[in-house]
Parts: sequence; C-alpha cells; structure tokens
Amino acid sequence: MKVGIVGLPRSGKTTVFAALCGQTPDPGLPPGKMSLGTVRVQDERLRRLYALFPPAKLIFAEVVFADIAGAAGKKGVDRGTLTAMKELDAFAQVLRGFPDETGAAPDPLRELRDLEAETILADLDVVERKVARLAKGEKPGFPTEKEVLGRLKDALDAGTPARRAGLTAEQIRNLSGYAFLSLKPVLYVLNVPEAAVREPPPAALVGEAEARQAGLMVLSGEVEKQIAELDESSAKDFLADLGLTESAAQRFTAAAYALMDLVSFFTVGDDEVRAWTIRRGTEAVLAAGKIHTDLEKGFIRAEVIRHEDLLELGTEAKCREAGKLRVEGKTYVVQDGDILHIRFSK
Ligand SMILES: Nc1nc2c(ncn2[C@@H]2O[C@H](COP(=O)(O)OP(=O)(O)OP(=O)(O)O)[C@@H](O)[C@H]2O)c(=O)[nH]1
Ligand SMILES: [Mg+2]
Repeated sequence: MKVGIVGLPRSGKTTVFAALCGQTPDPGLPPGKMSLGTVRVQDERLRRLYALFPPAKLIFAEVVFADIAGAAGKKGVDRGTLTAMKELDAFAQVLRGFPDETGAAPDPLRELRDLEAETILADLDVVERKVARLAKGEKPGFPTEKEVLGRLKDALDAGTPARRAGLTAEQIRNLSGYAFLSLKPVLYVLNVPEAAVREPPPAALVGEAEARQAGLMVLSGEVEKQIAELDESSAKDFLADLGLTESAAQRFTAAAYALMDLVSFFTVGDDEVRAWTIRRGTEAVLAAGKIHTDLEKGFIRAEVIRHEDLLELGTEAKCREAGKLRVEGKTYVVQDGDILHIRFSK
C-alpha cells in the first residue's frame, strides 16, 4: 500500500515525509519523480505473539509513503504531480498551517479546495474523453460503463469528487483501471508550528473535513522531523513534552489504516512471526496470495486461530485440542487479528 504525501507547493510535504520515514528525499530529484519511504506498523498483538516463538524473526506490516518532487516556482499543482499521483493508493494532503517564506498567512481551507478541484478536473478530462469515444461506438470495458461514467461525469461537473459520487463497491472495482484521483481516499494533515500542536484545528477546516467524512490530523512537521532523528527514549520524552504519546509515524499509520479500511492478519511459526495488511472483507484465498502466489493458486484450506486464543493457550496444539482451530475455505472473510495457516498443494 502506497500513501502519497501530497499538497500544494511549499506546504511542507517533504518535511512531513521526513518526519514519518526518518529520511530526507534527495533534493535533486526531477519534478514528478517520487521518493519512497517505509514505516513499520507498530502492533502490540504481534509483539506478544512473537514472545511465544523466540527464535523467529519478527516482521511488522509496512506502509510505504511517497513524496513527489514538485516543480520549483510553480504556484498550483503541476501536471507531473497529478500524473505521479495516479500510481498511489491513497493520499495524505499536507495543508500549510504556518506563514510561508514570504510571510503570507496560511490558508489551509483554500489549499484543501484547490487540490480537490485539480483532481476533479483531471478526472473529468479522462471521463469526457472516454464518454465521447463510447458515444462514437467504442465497446465498453464492462456492461454498465456508459451509465457509470455518465453518473460520474455529473458528479464531477458539480464539483463533487468521485469518492463522494455514491458509486457502489462493484462500480468502483470496475473503474479501477482509470486510477481516478478523486476516487482515492484522502486524509488531511494540518502542518503547524510547534506552539500550535496542542491547539484544536480551525473550526471551518474541521467542518470541511467532516463534510467529506475525511480524517484530519494536526502535526508539526518540523518538530516531528527532529524527533524522528532521535533514539527511542529521547523521542518519547520529547513527545511527552508536546503532550503526545505516539510519534507522527505511529499516529499516521493508524490513521492510514482507518482511512483505507485496512486490517491485519498474522502468520506465526518458528521461522517468522509476521503481520500482513489486507483490505477489510478480503477472502482467505486472496489473503493467501498476499503471502505468496503459490498459496493462492494451490489453496486448499485455511486453518484459523484467533490471536487471543493462541496468546491464552500458548501453542497451536493446545488451540487444536481446545477446539479453537477452525478450518475455513476459499471464501472465508479474514478478520482483523486472525492467525492463518494456509494449506496448499504445489
Ligand atoms: N515554520 C515552519 N516551517 C515549515 C514547517 N514545515 C515546513 N516548513 C518550511 O516550509 C518550506 C517548505 O517545506 P517543504 O517540506 O520543502 O515543502 P514541500 O511541500 O515539500 O515543498 P515543494 O516540494 O517545494 O512543493 C521549507 O522552508 C520548510 O523548512 C513547519 O511546520 N513550520
Ligand atoms: Mg518537497
């Protein structure tokens, strides 16, 4: 899963990226090119499971963040950025909450609306071209494509992002090839000076995020970037001084999970204890494919134990004896916190 740190020029994207990933992107990167950084998803359940398998390797799930190099001197969002955004699964839009280099006051609400408008226009352009081709007799990619695109066009024309156009899950799946920007989930990040991290965000901004059913986080990119460079215990003290208990990376990955409706399942064994990320509602056979394509192709069944049961009983054998090991088929919907053992044929 790749989350793009996006926003208007000079909003603090690269600073926030550095705060999350603990690495500073190469400043010489050409516009439109991405820097990637990974953040471990801290999971207390996984740590506790790991204690049952001491020689194993402990592997956390990861979220990949992307920072897109901006076109220097541009006022709005450039084309290269919009194109790069197509490759990403979700966005965290950084909103400037500090006076810029010229002393201009921040206007996060305008930034939110501006980027949203840019994504809507980019999508509208794609939709209009396709609608025109379909009208000329091009074969639709799926049976209802004409109607769905017509509905989407109406929404975009009215300034509504695709994610708020009331499309069904199936329609969204059918449209996946288009990589519509305004369909991707978005989380807003207000980047404020250190003194403001404890203050509530402006009410108007809160209202705007709520109207979109989108998350809003407040953080100080500059400060959290410094914290990301410290060792664990100094970082804790620094965060506590700011009235926070978790680093930006932890708060952010939790928000990203919620944003994209992601859940984790685990695999355990003497070699490794590992967390895997899937969308809520994923069936066992597709979850198996996350681990390895062979497991998806040769899937026979999934043996499922709840992590609570394994933690309580201590071994898989005891779980089996106690009837806490279930055998599930391909279409079983994997639940957050399940431990899976996939049986497959080679
Ligand atoms: N005062 C203050 N300045 C900040 C903060 N975050 C970033 N800046 C400054 O704002 C300027 C832009 O920050 P960047 O992180 O480079 O912003 P960006 O969005 O990546 O910029 P482009 O990639 O050029 O579009 C830099 O001079 C930063 O030092 C902040 O929280 N407070
Ligand atoms: Mg930048």
